[in-house]
Amino acid sequence: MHSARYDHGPNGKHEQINFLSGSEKVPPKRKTGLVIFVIIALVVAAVAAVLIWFFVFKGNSEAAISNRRIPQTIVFSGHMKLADVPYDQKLEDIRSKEFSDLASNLESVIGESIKKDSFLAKYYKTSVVTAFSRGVMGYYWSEFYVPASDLELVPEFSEERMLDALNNSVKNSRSVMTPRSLKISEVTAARTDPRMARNPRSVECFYVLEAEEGKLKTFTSPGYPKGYTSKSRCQWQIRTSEKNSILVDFPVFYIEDYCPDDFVFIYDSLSPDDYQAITQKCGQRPPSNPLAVASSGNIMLINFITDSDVQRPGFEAQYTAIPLSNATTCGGSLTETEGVFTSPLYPRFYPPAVDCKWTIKVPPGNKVRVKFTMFRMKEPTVDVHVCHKDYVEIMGTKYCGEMASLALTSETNVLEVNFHSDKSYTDKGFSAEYSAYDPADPCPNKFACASGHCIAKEQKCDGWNDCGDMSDEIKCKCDKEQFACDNGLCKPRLWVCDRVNDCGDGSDEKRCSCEENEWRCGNGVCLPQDVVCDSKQDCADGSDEASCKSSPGICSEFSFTCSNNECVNKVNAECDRENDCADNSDEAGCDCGTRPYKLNRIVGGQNAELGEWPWQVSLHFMNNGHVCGASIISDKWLLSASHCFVTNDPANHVASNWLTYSGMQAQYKQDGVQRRAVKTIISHPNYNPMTFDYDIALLELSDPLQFTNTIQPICLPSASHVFPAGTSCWVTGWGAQREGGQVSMMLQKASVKIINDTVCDMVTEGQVTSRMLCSGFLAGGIDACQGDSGGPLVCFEESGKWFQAGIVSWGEGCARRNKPGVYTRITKLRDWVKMETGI
Ligand code: 4AZ
Repeated sequence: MHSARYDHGPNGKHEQINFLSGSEKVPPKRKTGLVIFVIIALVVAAVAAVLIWFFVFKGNSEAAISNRRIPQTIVFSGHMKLADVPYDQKLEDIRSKEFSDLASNLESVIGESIKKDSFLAKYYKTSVVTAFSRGVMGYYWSEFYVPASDLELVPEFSEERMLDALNNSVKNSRSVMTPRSLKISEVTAARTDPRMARNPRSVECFYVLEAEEGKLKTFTSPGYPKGYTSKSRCQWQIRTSEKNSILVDFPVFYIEDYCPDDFVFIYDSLSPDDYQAITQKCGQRPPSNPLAVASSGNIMLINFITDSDVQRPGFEAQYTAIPLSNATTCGGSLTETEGVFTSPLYPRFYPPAVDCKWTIKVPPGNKVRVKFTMFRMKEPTVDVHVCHKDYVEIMGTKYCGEMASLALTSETNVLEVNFHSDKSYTDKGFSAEYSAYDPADPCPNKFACASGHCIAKEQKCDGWNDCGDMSDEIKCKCDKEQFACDNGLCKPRLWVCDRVNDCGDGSDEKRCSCEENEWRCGNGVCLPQDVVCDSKQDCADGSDEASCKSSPGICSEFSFTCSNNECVNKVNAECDRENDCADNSDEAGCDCGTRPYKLNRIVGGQNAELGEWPWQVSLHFMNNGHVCGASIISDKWLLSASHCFVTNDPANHVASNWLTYSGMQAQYKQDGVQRRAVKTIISHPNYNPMTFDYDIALLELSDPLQFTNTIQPICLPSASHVFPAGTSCWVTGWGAQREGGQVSMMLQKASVKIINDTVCDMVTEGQVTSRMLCSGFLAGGIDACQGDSGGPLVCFEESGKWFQAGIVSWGEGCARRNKPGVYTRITKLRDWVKMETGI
């Protein structure tokens, strides 16, 4: 067969030409005709090829490129001083003739300056003057349009180029004077989001407000509280009299949590100029952590931009003015033996451009300890090792960013603390406690960390880094109950060979029963190292295949089982935002374990904030008030402990005797709290009141909960979920704050560590079953207590979700040394929960 064909494969791109082979040559007499035929065929084929290339490939690739290449709008905004213009109050009124005349005059000057730069001129669209303030300062923005074909030139639109264009014209205007006699100087220009370029003469969603001392006025986002719409472009220019500062508080702030789409951007200027940005925020803020800002002068600009289609209520803002000196006066000398000092206007955002210096002086012979209970000075693009923008400086070191626990001690009886905020971006700042101490005994009855913290003596050399800087774990003489790690640390002997690298250098797991090139199965059996991830289950417990990406078909207790019964050998595969199951069942039902509110990060403090633990429930029994805790696992089901219901009193197992309170923080506050009756109580059939084994119960609610900012379900871990020993988790409840005490009015929280099972078994003298786990501190001091029972022990996973690891069950007393809290191990009872509730 003779063929010359174009074979379009499945993707239409595959070409193939077959020429005549020697053996297929035709008889000579028909040769000429055939040659002509072949030539014609080749020409036709070539033309077809060109046409196909043109229409299919070229067309496609151009379409693909132009899909990506969309024209771009570039906006610069800034301000400039108008030297020769006398200030007139009427310039502040955008509807006045004075404003309109001067604005169009300045717009022409800006336009003409830009047009002198031939590159900028080519793309220039328009300039708009948005405001004037005392000085006289003019605020403007200029817009450029770059067509898709010129996108590679976008980097050429630099701030320097824009400033050059405007400043050159300043020079010219000095000599020749512009046609309109405007002398401009002190020009600024910054690239800004085109969505914030608003023309005050277009009346839509543009407001000019006057803040006054002693008066609190309000404004809201459009559509508040029913919900804002997509594509809002709003701006509020706020002014106040000279020598005043503007304060704006947002008692309600609830917008979409994706900042590129929806955000509020606040400036210490009347133009959206990044060099004078105060802050950009999105998301939702609880009443305990409101957004509250201050200006460094008498002007402020607030932008509200929305692009997402999700409807959220928006915001409510209150504004007022205070004397500038009140906003920016700070620092001073502190001479008491203890006290508190904060950044200016704390807990409001500190104003831009302030400097403060505190000199703390305590009696001679003493030294100063400073502990920051809140420290947040975060700015975009700032390296926290350099802190070149806002910072606190103590003893020559600058601190910035967000810090969980900063404590410092002085060298002498005097300590200086400097605070600096530059012109752009501010934050909540800090709150610090200082106290005098005797250097001979820096932490009476406690251990003094190098970091300046004092910790309980028992925490020294206990194997945990309690100081945060390891100073409590170095230079330890390991006692006989401890193992000496190769790196000098001491760890409890119980932790040796428990498969957790407690020393940090692996030495506690090195000389275990297996050789170095061997793998130690969960049950202690040693196998050659190469059994690991060989797609065969070699250990009885499957631990050799537990965290292997490619061990299909191997199902062990470590595997996640998909709905289609496929096994995934990956640690904590569920709800980690990666589809691991072919049917994606590992990522189904993951609307849980998140807290909607953006919360304060106050250091220490045991009182929970509103919305911090939105799955926590308070269970009230008859007229006894709070008795037990529970957690929300769906809108109809709560998880609690059996021992709350199975007691000597049969009334405890009567559903109608219980009331559940969700969304609660203080026992006496009902705002936002949802009260539900209980329809059914299901206690685990194997619950043993003697041993507390199977201490789990499910409560079906009579009516479903409505999820809100303060009411949300917790994620339940799959049976294979691992909560490694040493993980810090949180236990919450209204339980007693000390053994034998009363229940608490405010919801309490405590960070506790998961304790390894061998240790747990030892310290409880064998009373723990596989349905239990220990969490807390062997040193004591932090624990759940009476009244916390039934409440959740939750752990934060890297995937960004909270999972419930345990249910508060029992313990010997509360917070005693070597007596950690014992919790119901949810993973072991996960299948029972699923069977009873379908969750
Ligand atoms: C209780 O009585 C209880 N320390 C709960 C937790 C603990 C002790 C007692 C753990 O409900």
